[in-house]
Amino acid sequence: MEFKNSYLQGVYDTVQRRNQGEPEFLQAVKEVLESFEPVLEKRPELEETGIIDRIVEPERFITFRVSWVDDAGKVRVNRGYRVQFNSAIGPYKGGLRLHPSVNASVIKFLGFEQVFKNSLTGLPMGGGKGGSDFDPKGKSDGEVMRFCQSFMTELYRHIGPDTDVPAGDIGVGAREIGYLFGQYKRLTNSFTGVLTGKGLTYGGSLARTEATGFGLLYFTQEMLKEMKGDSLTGKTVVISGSGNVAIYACQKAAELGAKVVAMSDSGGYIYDEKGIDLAVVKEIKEGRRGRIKEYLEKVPTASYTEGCKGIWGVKCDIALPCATQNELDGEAADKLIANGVIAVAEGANMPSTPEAVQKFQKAGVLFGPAKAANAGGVATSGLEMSQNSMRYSWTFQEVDRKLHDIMVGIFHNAYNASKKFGDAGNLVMGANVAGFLKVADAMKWQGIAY
Ligand code: NDP
Ligand code: 2IT
Repeated sequence: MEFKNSYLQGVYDTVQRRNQGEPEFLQAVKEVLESFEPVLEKRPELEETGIIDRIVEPERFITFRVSWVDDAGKVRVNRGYRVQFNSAIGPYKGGLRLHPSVNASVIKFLGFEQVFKNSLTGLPMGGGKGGSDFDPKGKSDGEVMRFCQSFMTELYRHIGPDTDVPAGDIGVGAREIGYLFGQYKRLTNSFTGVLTGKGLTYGGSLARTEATGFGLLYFTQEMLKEMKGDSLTGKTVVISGSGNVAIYACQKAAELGAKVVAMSDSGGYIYDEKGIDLAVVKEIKEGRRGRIKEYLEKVPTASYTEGCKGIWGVKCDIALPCATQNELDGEAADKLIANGVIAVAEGANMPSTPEAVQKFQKAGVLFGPAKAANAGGVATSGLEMSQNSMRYSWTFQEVDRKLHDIMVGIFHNAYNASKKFGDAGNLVMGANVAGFLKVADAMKWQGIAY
């Protein structure tokens, strides 16, 4: 028996039976169901209305063939996905991931977590996610464009500004969103806010590019202040990844007085004891899609180590995993704890394994789970949707201030829920429960057609 509560055990047994061979999805569901144990004691009607049985089953799951022609004239085939997980509180909302590791399990775990994350933002967005096993690495702009056009040629019939609003994730940034938007507009003859993360000249929001990384630091700042009476000033920080989330986490950490000493990509990590020169990283990653080891060409005093896992052996006060799922395991957690880490906040989705989370919590390390800590990206996507609906745009400062307030609100919402349900400071439980209760209420009032 994995659960104390037999009803939750039954729900999980069904999820396991229906989703065999999908370890990431089962991992995400198990963590959330564990958080519901204290809630069910106080709210037995959740069992009677079948809310939990329903919330673990996606409303719709779409897979499709994506054929495109490469630069050599060869036909290539990938698989496209969109999971429309839950629409109780708003249109489905969530990113698209392009990475060779994408499969049904990865898309479903991301879509499931998005339901709770989007609820935590306080904005009216349901949960969804999509993507493909297409690998943008090493592809020309023309190949990426043809892939995106083919992908949208199927996806467009399933989405819309009031139905489902995709955005970026791993491998999907401004370039891909532009190609996807152009094709949607052509197919439907309509210019609408059907995607977020758009370019600033065609409906994008200021500060969306920065939002996930900035939001992660606003969350971390509030967590340190409220739970430890501490701040980011003078802290040493390690950030995994060097993509969209990692870069703007690094920028905001430095602005708030911390020193980031290590970053990585899937090849390895750099260590710069003077503090990472972010202009160099931006030029490599945003300027020419290069590799992190090229940092040494500009900063020869830094070091590069092959293999991305070693980054967790670098001594730091704060660790911010911002690359991908399960990148920080029990062994990595042991090293961070031995080196005196005081806080971990997840910029990536589910980057810490369950074993790592348990170790942090047991050691008294502050732990900000992804659903809360990285919600700044989708929150600002929600603000982009608002601006598109108004046909108006706010200044960078206006969006950034709203983002800051949303992240502070998310922290307190999760922290208060952890206290209310008997495990003060357990933000994993607090975030899951706070996100869930709003969705559950909306589902209850809308009846049982879904
Ligand atoms: P990017 O594609 O911009 O960057 C991804 C980074 O992670 C790269 O440095 C990449 O290295 C590394 N990475 C990806 N896959 C792996 C892997 N299997 N092993 C090791 N390193 C890997 O993506 P984002 O920065 O947008 O996303 C990073 C994480 O943040 C993801 O978990 C995403 O779901 C999450 N997230 C993103 C949001 C957003 O707004 N973009 C919002 C909330 C969460 P390499 O280049 O070598 O592949
Ligand atoms: O995981 C995430 O929250 C994202 N990739 C952002 C989704 C969005 O719709 O902006």
